[in-house]
Amino acid sequence: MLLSLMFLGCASEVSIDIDADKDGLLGSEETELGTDPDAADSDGDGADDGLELESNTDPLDGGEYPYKGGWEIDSCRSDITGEGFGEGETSDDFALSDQFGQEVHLYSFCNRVVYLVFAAFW
Ligand SMILES: [Ca+2]
Ligand SMILES: [Ca+2]
Ligand SMILES: [Ca+2]
Repeated sequence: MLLSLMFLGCASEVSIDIDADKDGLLGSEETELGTDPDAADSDGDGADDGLELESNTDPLDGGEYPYKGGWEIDSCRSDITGEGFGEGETSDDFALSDQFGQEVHLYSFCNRVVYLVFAAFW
């Protein structure tokens, strides 16, 4: 008995959505974000793209990255509009250095109570 098999088909491109650079983001997600799917740290600030997205920092801005001290940055920080420093006004954003020498911004802690202690020593 002669069996003949015939495979009919058409050539098609098969694309598999993978995390080639192991930064926690799939290639399609990186394309949508504009980050480099072949580089874990697109902006070269020392934080992988996936970690930056998770930490609410910009994976395309090398001057912005998760706080080394582990302070969580809230996504609501971009919704705040400062009014000044007068009584009853929403404060403008400002930054102070933490114990790691990194600038920590007030707006990163939106929706939380921030207690500031100022001291002077002579
Ligand atoms: Ca990447
Ligand atoms: Ca980065
Ligand atoms: Ca960044």
